[in-house]
Amino acid sequence: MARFNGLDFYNIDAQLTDEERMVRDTVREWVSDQVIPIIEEHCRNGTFPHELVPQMAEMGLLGVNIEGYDCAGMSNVAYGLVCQELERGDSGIRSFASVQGSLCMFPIYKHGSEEQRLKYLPKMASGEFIGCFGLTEPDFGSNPGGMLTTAVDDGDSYVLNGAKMWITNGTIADLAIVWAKLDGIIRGFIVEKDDGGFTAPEMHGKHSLKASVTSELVFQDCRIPKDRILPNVRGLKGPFSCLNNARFGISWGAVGSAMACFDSARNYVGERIQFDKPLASFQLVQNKLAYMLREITKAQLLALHLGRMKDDGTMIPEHVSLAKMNNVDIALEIARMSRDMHGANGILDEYPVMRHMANLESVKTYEGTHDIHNLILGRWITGIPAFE
Ligand code: TGC
Ligand code: FAD
Repeated sequence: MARFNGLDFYNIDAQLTDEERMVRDTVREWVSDQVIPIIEEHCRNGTFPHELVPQMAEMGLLGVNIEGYDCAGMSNVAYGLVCQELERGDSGIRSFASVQGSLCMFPIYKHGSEEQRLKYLPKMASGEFIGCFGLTEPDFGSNPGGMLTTAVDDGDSYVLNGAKMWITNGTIADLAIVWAKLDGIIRGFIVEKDDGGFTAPEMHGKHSLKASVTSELVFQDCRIPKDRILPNVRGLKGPFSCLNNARFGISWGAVGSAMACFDSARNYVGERIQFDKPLASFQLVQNKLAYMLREITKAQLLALHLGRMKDDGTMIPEHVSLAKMNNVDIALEIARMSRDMHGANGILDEYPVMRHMANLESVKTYEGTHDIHNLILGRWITGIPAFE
């Protein structure tokens, strides 16, 4: 597989630490060698490449920015760079790492008991346990506060009833972080795959994120021991604290997809001859390449600054909303533009662009849709929530 040199017009590399550069380069090479050669086949078949999980674990990519418990304990910028490189391969691979690290390991680390941390985190870091995160319900997507899933205190156990939908990793997960209302208050619960009354059927028919498993989670009088509640958080800030991390990773990941689409377009127009000249020699084509370079460079700077703010503790959730929204938006625009520049070849899976384009439609929707992030910023600007 040809070496991918990235795109670094503003020499952003110089702002990274040696460790951050090393992690980025290691994951970049791994994606070129192990992900890109197999991903189209998995996409075509609608299968998740399980075989990559132990390798990701080996490189410390599961729980990158978590301290202790056999996790890598690296900076948030390093975590972002990992997401960027994984998503250059495929959004589904970055999704897997996001869900495992930000949406499942993080709540156990932040809101769990010490016993829960010791029981789950090392096995999740090693890839032995896979997690999923159940917040969205069939009738409550953008407004998860309305959720209908309940937990009832029944002596030495909790009994869960309800359903979650669109859950990444659900069918392959060993444990699910499930958000449900206990006495009307949203709480987090750890449900294990063999708990009675719990099933996780896979959802089929996706045209996007095909190399990722998406599932329903169904709870029918699902009984779990009392020590599986996350003791240290109550209310929507529980799941939202996890989303801050995962949305942060997406802001970087989208840059990876955009770089892959730019790279493919640049190579293609350099070689494709029309009207006796390479496409790259036409002004309209150069205009598109310049747009891509401009937007990717801005997105890289946004992601890096966000990462440094997260590392020094000054980042607020609205900062993440702006970056998630912007970077996914420009990545999707670049993917569509790149597809167009490949002409008919752009619809073939010989090139990665249509896959990235289709994936990014999901990325635009999950972890807060584009417009929900607009509304979050609108509330920050005006002080007036316009969600309802
Ligand atoms: P709101 O009144 O705004 O807040 C309720 C409570 O939560 C607190 N809070 C936050 N805390 C931490 N971080 C944040 N980002 C927070 N945002 C809000 C807030 O302070 C309040 O706390 P308290 O103590 O006062 O109770 O809640 P709302 O119901 O009005 O929500 C508004 C809205 C629309 C912004 C919110 O519901 C939202 O973000 N909706 C989007 C839903 C979403 O993002 N779902 C994602 C599901 S998971 C997923 O998609 C995984 S994909 C994984 C993959 O494959 O990569
Ligand atoms: P809706 O909320 O019905 O929104 C539909 C449209 O209406 C959107 O354009 C939205 O912006 C707009 N809209 C909604 N409310 C407003 C408003 N107040 N004002 C203006 N416009 C509005 N969830 C999980 O919990 N865990 C997961 O692991 C997970 N993985 C996912 C994987 C994939 C592949 C996908 C596609 C989704 C996943 N999700 C997951 C669900 C995802 O978070 C939701 O799809 C998302 O939050 C949007 O909810 P919805 O699909 O119900 O859309």
